[in-house]
Amino acid sequence: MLRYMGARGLGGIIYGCWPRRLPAGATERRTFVDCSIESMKEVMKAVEDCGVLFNVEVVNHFEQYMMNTAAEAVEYVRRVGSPNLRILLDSFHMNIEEDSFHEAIRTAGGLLGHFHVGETNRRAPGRGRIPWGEIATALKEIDYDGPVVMEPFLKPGGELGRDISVFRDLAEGIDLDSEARRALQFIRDKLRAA
Ligand SMILES: [Mn+2]
Repeated sequence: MLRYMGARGLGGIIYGCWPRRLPAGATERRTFVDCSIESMKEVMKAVEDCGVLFNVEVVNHFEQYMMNTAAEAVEYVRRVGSPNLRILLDSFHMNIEEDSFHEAIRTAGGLLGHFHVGETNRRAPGRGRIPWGEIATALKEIDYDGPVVMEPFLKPGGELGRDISVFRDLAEGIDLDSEARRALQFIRDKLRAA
């Protein structure tokens, strides 16, 4: 399907279910991670044949258990061992899990294939406490040239609002089109300044 659409790749929690906690009765994740890696090895054969990329997204431990840090994602990708498997980091999740934004991006290094940007409460960039200068510098240091994609979640309701746990209307009083324009300019300015 990706090849048919002319897509560059697929990213997200494509290595397991979401949102996900350990199955009832399980106390550690190792067997599930091993199982995911074995499955991914099979999947990557088709991904390589199609010449597309798969990006495994690192998310916080309230949403998944397979990998919560860039270092864990690097280990996962190395174990799968495919040149078409990369890492997707997300500033919202990094804020919860990583000791350092800078170090996490350096750790992913050349394996970073996609980057999601959003504030600590999932507002669009430029309205919160994420250290955008530090992130832009780190992306520059690893010569990152992949997509940088905003992923705000502002509206409660619906299937997505429920799954993401959006209970407040963060879009109140905000025109979404001008907000998108503002955040795009903000993130471009930060990347350019680095
Ligand atoms: Mn994301």
